Amino acid sequence: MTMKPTVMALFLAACAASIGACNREPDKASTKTVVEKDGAKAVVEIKTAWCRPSPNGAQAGACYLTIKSSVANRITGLATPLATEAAIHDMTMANGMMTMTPMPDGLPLEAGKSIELAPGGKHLMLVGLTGPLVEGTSVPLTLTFSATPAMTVQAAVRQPE
Ligand SMILES: [Cu+2]
Repeated sequence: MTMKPTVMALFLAACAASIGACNREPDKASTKTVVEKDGAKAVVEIKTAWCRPSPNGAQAGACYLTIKSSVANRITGLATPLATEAAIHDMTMANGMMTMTPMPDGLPLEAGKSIELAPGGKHLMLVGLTGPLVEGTSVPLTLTFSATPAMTVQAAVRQPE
């Protein structure tokens, strides 16, 4: 395909008018899947995925994200090349202390309801880190679901806001 000179000029003008807009990094910490499910459209959206930087030598790390599924769904698994094990944890009160508890049945996603994983609550636990989680880098997280195909999101390593 060849661009007509006039079209090309317009394109360049549009770029110059909004500096940065033409080479802005895509938001890797968010992703969306749209699939046909039982003759209807199913949409799963992951937003603002991030991980805490891990102190040197730490064996575990925690990541967070916001997720919404338009259909009844469940996060059934989690994997990353940066850890030997990854799982979904909840925080529960036991004997007056907050403790992390695995969610062996995964995390249920009510249709259309946004769920935020955040510090102090549900989180994605990485165990057996193959290296430190360094601020400014990103961690690929692959989530599997009961009702929709697997999704991979690039979680940004940063301090909590
Ligand atoms: Cu945990």
